[in-house]
Amino acid sequence: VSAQKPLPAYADWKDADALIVHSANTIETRRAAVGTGGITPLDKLFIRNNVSPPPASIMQDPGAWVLEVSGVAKPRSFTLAELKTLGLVSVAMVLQCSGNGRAYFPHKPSGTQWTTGAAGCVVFTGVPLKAVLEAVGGAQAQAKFITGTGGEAIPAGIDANTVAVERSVPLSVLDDALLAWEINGEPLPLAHGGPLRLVVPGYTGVNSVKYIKKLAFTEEMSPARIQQSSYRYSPVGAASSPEHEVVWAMPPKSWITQPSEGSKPIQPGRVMVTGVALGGTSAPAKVEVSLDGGKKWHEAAFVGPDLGKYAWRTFALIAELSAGEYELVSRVTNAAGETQPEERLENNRGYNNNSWRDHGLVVQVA
Ligand code: MSS
Repeated sequence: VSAQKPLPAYADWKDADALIVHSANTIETRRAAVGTGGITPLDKLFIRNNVSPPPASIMQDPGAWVLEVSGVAKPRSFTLAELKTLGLVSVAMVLQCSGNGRAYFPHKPSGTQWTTGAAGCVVFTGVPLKAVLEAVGGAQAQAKFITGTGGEAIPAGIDANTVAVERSVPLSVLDDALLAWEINGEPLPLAHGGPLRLVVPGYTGVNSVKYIKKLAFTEEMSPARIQQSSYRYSPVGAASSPEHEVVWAMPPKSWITQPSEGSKPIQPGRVMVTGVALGGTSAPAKVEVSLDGGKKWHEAAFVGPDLGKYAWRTFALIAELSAGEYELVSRVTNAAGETQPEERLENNRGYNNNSWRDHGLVVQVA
């Protein structure tokens, strides 16, 4: 067993045993550590930063954090304290990195080799984006996108477009998007984008800009590299560019979380097989489990409350397992009738892997 890298200072409050530290900016939840309660505990939630996070000092006086709003009838700035008076909403939702499941692509895409754990289900609380837009008299007529800029300082002498975390999402997300300052009932910590974060339910993690300092209603997408060329679906072997489709919405996906990480054999007899299932942009409606790599499927039961279409649901199936090897896989069907596919959508950087086969868990019963 190789020694685990230590947690970085900004995340030293996390549960190290539940996490795989790929680097100081890329920390994954172990498969079995998401638990079965539905909501992912904050100390076990994954972290992904494209560049190092801002200093902890930005959390000293959260109420004084300033957000600049432009591309609207009455452009202005708001402090977080002011935003807190405009409206209040909570949404339970899956936060999942675009590259989650990258490790299963056979062509070994560059980037963090995430397996199942660059994902969690959390409750964000904040102000509906709509309420903010109303307070500034609505978006300019030409607006097609909502563009958020992260609060990382751009080092002197560097072209901002090469490093800025600035993402654009279509204006159509307006009904569900929010600016959040709370997660799972706690003030949003720096690691997850505190003091203030743009949250876009149903979209991959990169679209939810942390420590947001600028919100713009724009005619064009951001010129930043992270929008123009990264996070695009390009064919394997081809560098991505603006002509390729942007990584925005998440497809339906599920995976088995227990029993075990597959290393130690489990006892023969009754085994509780559990997992998590997300619908993407519509609710998870049905989930099936196979114990033999997809030959025979059994409908599993959803566990716990239905927290809305953007949340994942834990599922469970009781299985009677005699000695042998089992390939446990699951597949979800969402309310729109889309079923999680057997095969991944091949793409150069390894985004949005939702193949049920790739996420299987092989267990030995002995
Ligand atoms: N934001 C900012 N500002 N920065 C950075 O770096 N990243 C991304 C998001 N946002 C960033 C941001 C990503 S990419 C992700 S996933 C997310 O975030 C994560 O989250 P958390 O809280 O978990 O850490 Mo992939 O698609």
